[in-house]
Amino acid sequence: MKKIMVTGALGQIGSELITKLRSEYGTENVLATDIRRMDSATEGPFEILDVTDANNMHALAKDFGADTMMHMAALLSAKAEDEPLFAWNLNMGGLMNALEVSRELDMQFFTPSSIGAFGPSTPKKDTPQDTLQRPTTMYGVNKVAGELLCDYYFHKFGMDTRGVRFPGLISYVAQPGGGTTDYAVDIYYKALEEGKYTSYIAEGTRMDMMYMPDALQAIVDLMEADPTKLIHRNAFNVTAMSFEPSEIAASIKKQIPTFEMAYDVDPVRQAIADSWPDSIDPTAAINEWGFKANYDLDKMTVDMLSKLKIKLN
Ligand code: AKB
Repeated sequence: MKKIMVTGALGQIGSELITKLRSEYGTENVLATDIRRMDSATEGPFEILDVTDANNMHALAKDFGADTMMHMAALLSAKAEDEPLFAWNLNMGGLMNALEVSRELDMQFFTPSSIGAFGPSTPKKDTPQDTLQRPTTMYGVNKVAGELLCDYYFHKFGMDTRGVRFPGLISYVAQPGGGTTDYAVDIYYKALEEGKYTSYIAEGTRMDMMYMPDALQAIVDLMEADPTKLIHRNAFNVTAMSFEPSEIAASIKKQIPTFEMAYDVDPVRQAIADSWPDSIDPTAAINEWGFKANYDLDKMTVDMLSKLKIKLN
């Protein structure tokens, strides 16, 4: 059985990843770590960890007997534009520490990249797996450097590094913070709470998205995949849907006919969104490890609204 250490375990992905991993591998085999203290309602091994503290990261991984590292702690795109130096130190410092600890302790390694690793000169439609990557955001610079570092640790040290490029992730459990795609989560909350939403992303701006259950399954499937079939290993394009604000609004309207949408564009997040692809091509992930997404926009909307309704009541 795997012994998995997760950083950023209280973040948007981490908080659900922990539950998924504990159901697959056993509660005692998954160590959740985060810079904040865990909600007392959550059960299982938990330790406080600042990912920029390499010694503590090493000690926790060693004491737990971890054989797998899932490094999720990172600052998202919009927040990273506010604080670029802090983003560099946290995103790159945390990743280097996680890679080094994993090398020293011979651990399998996962970290997510993002559609943010692409830039304005990247082909916008059906963005290929291997293509031009000249991002114009600090987050994107971090993600490209991270993808290259993970490849480097595989080629140089033979480390079993694996990763995906996630699109915007949508979930009813933990809310994202500081991302550009967060509107596609906020909209469901506001639809139920106020019956209307003002989008900070302009009409017509397409971005890739995925429902969290598909994202979590993708992580497990990639980590379990036969290594001999992996040509890319890191930064696989994965996506389930591509939409623009009026399309998610139309999907919500099918469930809440009185729902109304308005726009008040935030220039910073709009500029980031404009620099990202409209839709990425996940063929390499499908061919090399059988990536599959089960939720399209309407199926996700029905599930999101029904789960959120229970949560908000
Ligand atoms: C963000 O918007 O920053 C993230 C991402 C696409 O990486 N959700």
